[in-house]
Amino acid sequence: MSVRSNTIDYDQLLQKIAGWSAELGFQQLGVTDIDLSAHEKHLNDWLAAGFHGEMEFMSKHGRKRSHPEALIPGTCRVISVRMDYMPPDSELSATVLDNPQLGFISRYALGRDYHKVMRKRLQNLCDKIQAHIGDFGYRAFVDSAPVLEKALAEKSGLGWIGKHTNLINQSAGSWFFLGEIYTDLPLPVTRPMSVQAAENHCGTCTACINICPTKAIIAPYRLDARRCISYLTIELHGSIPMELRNSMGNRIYGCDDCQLCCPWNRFSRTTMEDDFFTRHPLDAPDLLQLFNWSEQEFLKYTEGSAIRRIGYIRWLRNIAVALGNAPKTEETIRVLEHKKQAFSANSMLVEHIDWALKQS
Ligand code: B12
Ligand code: SF4
Ligand code: SF4
Repeated sequence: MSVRSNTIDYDQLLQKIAGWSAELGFQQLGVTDIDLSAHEKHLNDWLAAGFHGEMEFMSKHGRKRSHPEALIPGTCRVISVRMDYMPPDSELSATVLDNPQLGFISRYALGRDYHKVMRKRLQNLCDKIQAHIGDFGYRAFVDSAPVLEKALAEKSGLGWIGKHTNLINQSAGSWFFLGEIYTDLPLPVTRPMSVQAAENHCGTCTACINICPTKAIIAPYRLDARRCISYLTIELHGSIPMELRNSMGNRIYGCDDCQLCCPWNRFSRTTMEDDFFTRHPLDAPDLLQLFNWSEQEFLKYTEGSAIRRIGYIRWLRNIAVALGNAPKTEETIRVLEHKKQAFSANSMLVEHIDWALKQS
C-alpha cells in the first residue's frame, strides 16, 4: 500500500470521513480492525456443512474472506457503511404476498442495482479522503469480493447479526445494504462488538425462524442457504427442488419474510435515494403479465436492476413455480402451454412448467 506523512490526526480524519459519508447518502459508518477469528469458525462450519450449495464464490477463496489482509495486503482497518433501501412508494408487501395472482419481488430489488449505486459513492468517499491526505491504500467493495460484510459491520458497531443472519440496527432495523473500504489508514476503531452480542438483542424472539416458509433457518444464526427462497430464486441455476416449490408461494425474486416479521423493523426508515425507488409495476406485478414478457421486454423492464442478473430463463422458471401455486384459470393453462411449446428445447424450464400444470 502507500507511504504517507505520519503527522495525520486520525481521530480528526475519522470525523471528516463520517461527515463526508453522510453527505454522500450513507446512513452510518463504522471502523473495525481485521481480526475476524470469532466469525471464521462459523464460516468454516457453514461451508463444511455444504450450506452454500452451488455458490462456489463462497468457498473458492480460501482464507481471504475471513482475513482482510490476505485479500488486500497492507489492510489494517475496514470502514463499513450502511445504506437504507426500503422504497417509500411500493405496494405493501403483505398485500402482494396474500394475492397468489401477483408475484412478490424482494423490496431490495425494486429499484436500481445497489452494487452500482454504492460502489460509486464509496469511490467518491475515497476520492475525498485522497484529496485531503494524499495517496493512501484502499479498495472499495459492495458484495463484490470475498468479504465477510456482516461480520465486519457487526464488529464496527453498525448492528448485530440477527437469528435470521441479517445485520440489524437497533434504531434502523435491517432494510439496508452494506459496503466496505479496506484501507491501510490506522483509523481509530468504533465500538467493537462480539458475535455473542447478537443474542442480547434478539433475546428470546424466534419469529423469523418460525415464519420462514422453507425452514431455511435451521437454528439461530444458522442458515441453510440451499433451502432459502432467496438462493432458490436468485443463485440456483438449475432445477428448484420439488419439495420446496409449494412453500415458495408467489415469491419470484428473493424473499423478505424473515425481515418483515422482525420486530426491529418497526424502527426502519424508508430510503430517500431516488435510485432505490420502485420501478412500477415491479412492486405488485401480475404473474401472467410477467410470464408473457418476451426476452426483449424482460431486458427492457429490468434494465439497471439486479433482477437482470438471473436472466430470462430463470425468471420464467421462478414465475412458473408461482403460477403452479396460484389457482388455475383457463388463461393460466393456456399461457403455460404456450411457453412450454416456445421453450421445448429447454428441459429445465419445461419440467417446471409441467410441474405447474399438474398442481391443482
Ligand atoms: C451468500 C449471501 C447470501 C446467501 C446466503 C445468506 C447467508 N446468511 O450467508 C443467500 C443467497 C441465501 C442470501 C440471501 C439474502 N441476502 Co445475501 N449475501 C450473501 C453474501 C454474498 C455473503 C454472506 C456470507 O458471508 N455468508 C457466510 C455465512 C457463514 O454467514 P452467516 O450465515 O451470516 O453466518 C454468520 C453469523 O450468522 C455467525 N454465525 C454462524 N453460525 C453461528 C452460530 C452461532 C451459535 C452464532 C452465535 C453465530 C453464528 O457467524 C457467521 C459469520 O459471520 C453477502 C455479501 C457479503 N460479501 O458479505 C450478502 C448479504 C449478506 N445479503 C444481503 C441481503 C440483503 C440478502 C437478502 C435479504 C436478499 C433477499 N431479500 O432476498 C437475503 C436474506 C436471507 C437471509 N435470511 O440471510 C445483504 C444483507 C444486509 C444486511 N442488513 O444484513 C448482504 C450483506 C449484501 C450487501 N452488501 O448488503 N445472501
Ligand atoms: S429470506 Fe425467506 S426463505 Fe430465506 S431465510 Fe428468510 S424467510 Fe427463509
Ligand atoms: S425476528 Fe426476532 S429472532 Fe429473528 S432476527 Fe428479528 S429479533 Fe432476532
